[in-house]
Amino acid sequence: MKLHWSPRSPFVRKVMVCAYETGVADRFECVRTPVAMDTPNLSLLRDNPLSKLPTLVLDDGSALFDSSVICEYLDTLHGGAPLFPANGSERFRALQQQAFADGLLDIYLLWRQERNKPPAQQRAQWLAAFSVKSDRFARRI
Ligand SMILES: N[C@@H](CCC(=O)N[C@@H](CS)C(=O)NCC(=O)O)C(=O)O
Repeated sequence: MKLHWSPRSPFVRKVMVCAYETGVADRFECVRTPVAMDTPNLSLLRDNPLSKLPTLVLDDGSALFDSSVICEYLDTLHGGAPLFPANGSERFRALQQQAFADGLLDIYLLWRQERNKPPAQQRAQWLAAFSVKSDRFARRI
């Protein structure tokens, strides 16, 4: 299997944490794949029409995205305690935790995008809102 990968992507890092926690990191090759929102990556587009990382290409040539799907898939490849229990309240607790993490990563990506703009173009209200949400999140963990 092949993982479209970048060290800069927090969603890729989330997948790598799952891969190491479940002991399956050696089952796929990480392929450095640059992405940018304004420049779709043509080779990645063949596997993922959204041109997003992470994307996992399986041995049969089919591809899985996004990170939550990949994490659940990796969790099926080992015989240890599952990161995502099959059902019941434990499953929904795990999915909720993942949604929390994904939401925070979304906020941080948008936050970075906003802060990379020239100061005069940055939307102060957006930056303040990101800060409120991030603080609230930190108090929950
Ligand atoms: N919900 C997606 C988010 C993935 C995502 O936003 N990836 C970023 C890199 S961290 C990306 O590929 N951006 C390029 C683009 O949007 O064109 C997931 O969980 O995999």
